[in-house]
Amino acid sequence: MDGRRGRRLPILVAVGVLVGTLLAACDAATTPGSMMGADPSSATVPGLGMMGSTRGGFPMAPLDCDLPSSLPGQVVHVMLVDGRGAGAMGWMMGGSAPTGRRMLLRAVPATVAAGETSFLAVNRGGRTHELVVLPLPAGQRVGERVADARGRVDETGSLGEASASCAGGEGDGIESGRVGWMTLDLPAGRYELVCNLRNHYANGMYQLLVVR
Ligand SMILES: [Cu+2]
Repeated sequence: MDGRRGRRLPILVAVGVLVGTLLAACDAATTPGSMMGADPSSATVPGLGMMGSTRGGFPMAPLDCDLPSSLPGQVVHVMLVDGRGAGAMGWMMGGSAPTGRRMLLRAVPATVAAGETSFLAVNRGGRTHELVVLPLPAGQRVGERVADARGRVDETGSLGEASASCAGGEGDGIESGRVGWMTLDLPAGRYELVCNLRNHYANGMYQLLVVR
């Protein structure tokens, strides 16, 4: 346990840098980062230029998790955030959400090499979220899936999901302030990273991942 605690610090620092840099990039619409410097401990987080159409200002839930000391293969950091409700109630706990809520899923980097890929999904929102990797059919763009009556999109062909709190693999959702992770062997192709809790996709929680 002692060793684990000692080794988790670099990832904690990296997550902190990612959060700060992501939000700064959202506000400033910085130029695209270099694809060099993929070291997660680096202050330069590649791919944040993809953030150009978004804005910062999301409230950040405190992070309360033991993170994995290391993850196999290349690592994609995925930020899951959401805004406050329209009323005075502030954050609503749980995963269900009405449509029209401001939510965001952002992965860095958004382009990776084919092969072993780990996803570290960090939920800094107030609601429960998850990360599901879906194949993106030819000719289809991200955000075009149509949700069913339960506010969820079809997960047929899913390559995997990170939906456990402070653990790898599937679970009941990544709670606010918690982290989930998974490792996949990804062939080249186009994928859509989604959060598929009720209405979250329709609220904007999707992003393109290109595997070359
Ligand atoms: Cu979500």
